[in-house]
Amino acid sequence: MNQLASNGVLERPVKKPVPAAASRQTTARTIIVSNRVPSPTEKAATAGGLAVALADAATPGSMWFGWSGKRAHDTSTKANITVADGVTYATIDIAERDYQQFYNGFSNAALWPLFHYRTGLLRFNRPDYEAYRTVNRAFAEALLPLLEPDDLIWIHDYQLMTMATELRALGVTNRIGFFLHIPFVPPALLAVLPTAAELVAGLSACDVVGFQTVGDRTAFLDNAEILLKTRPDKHGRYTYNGRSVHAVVTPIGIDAKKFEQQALRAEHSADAQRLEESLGDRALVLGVDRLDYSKGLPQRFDAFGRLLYAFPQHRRCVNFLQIAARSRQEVGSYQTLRRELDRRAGDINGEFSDFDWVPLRYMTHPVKRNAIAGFYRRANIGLVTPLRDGMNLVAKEYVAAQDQVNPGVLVLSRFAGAADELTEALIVNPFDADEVAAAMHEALVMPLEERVARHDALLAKVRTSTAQHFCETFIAYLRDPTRN
Ligand code: ADQ
Repeated sequence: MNQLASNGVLERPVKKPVPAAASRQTTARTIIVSNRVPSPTEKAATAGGLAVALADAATPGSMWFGWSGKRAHDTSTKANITVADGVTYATIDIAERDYQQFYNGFSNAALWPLFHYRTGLLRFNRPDYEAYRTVNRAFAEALLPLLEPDDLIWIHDYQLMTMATELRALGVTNRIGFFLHIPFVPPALLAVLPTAAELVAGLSACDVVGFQTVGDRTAFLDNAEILLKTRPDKHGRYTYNGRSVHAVVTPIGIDAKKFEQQALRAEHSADAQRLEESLGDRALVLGVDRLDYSKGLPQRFDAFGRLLYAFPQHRRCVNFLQIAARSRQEVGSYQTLRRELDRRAGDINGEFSDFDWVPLRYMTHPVKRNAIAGFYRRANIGLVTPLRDGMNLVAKEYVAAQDQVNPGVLVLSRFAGAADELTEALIVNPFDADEVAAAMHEALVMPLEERVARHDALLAKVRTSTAQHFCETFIAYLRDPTRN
């Protein structure tokens, strides 16, 4: 048996993982691996889609492994363990220098812009990439002694694309899955990255590789074919290094029922009441995002300006509230974005404000999820217009939060993964401010009957494609090598 030492570190006999087939254990444990592991008390407060979705996946008996959020002198390869509500949280600290290069550097200044089709923002350098490899190796080394033979390892997102390579090099034969929360890019774009082949090989060291949309999976398979000379079959299976890899599409969702109830309760919360009083009978257009250039916020502000310009009947009758949680502020392009938004918000308010009406409210400090749920319910329009987005859970939360008898309208970018599923939204091109403005106008004057019909169809989808469904489907693929 493993023992918890007084310092909270799990002590266990050193052993080599053995092939899954050799074990007699019947229920495999799921090990979720993500860059950042929220502490159990932090779970609900975290802004960010991955943490929100995986909070539902961390069920009793499972383990959540990753970075503690602490920066230390050295990157550790021995995990600290805490157990809460039956979930084991195993975390390591990362050295300040590694953090800068692995996280702010390669992950967020190279991979994030590239995977969101923004090659102009990509900053690549070798030392950052080496640090990325080093941290991925440290993750693998720290996880190794915690592994049981039958454990299913489920790695998440772009910060950990080479971790499976390291686990295999350490002799791990467990089944490994990887899910990419952000888009994957076609070969012509990935070719910009000098280390592209190593990343695709990293994912190909897994048994199952999951994507948000069919388009993302196709892009990945095209890259694997070119860079690794693989030959995928019609199910997305191919052989690499003598092992079978299965590329699957498993779109992420939310806990719809829970969110519906939360929004219903939040409608009468103090925050929702304050918002209501400040609005009077004006319509509310709402945006909720991390402050990130992939979310299309400058373009969204412009579109709202175009609405007021081209449809003057809405002046004084509508307010746009943009909640934009500050994010990755140590990365230069995020600082530039913030200044840009300050300027555009000032321009719009300077042009259209009256002495008793300010059209655009823009805030960057954190807002509690409960308050946000109430705000969604009050909003006549959920304005979700990323330039590129893996899925976008805000779109799904907005749908779940609506009053079914008198719902608002979702205006959704065609470049969000969610647009593949949520086809009854008003689908727009976020680069076209006039098109987005026209969609907002259409939403503001849409008859109740049409709003209800569109919302009924959207809600049915959000209730079906939940976070739980996402986890169960992915794990089913991971568990069963024959599943198509
Ligand atoms: P994100 O880019 O973080 O996630 P998203 O899917 O919209 O984007 O999730 C954001 C989550 O954080 C939502 O649950 C939202 O309510 C919450 N949130 C956003 N802004 C907030 C704020 N100001 N205050 C409090 N909470 C806030 C990444 C990918 C997405 C993908 C998810 C999940 O970029 O494409 O959908 O992972 O896979």
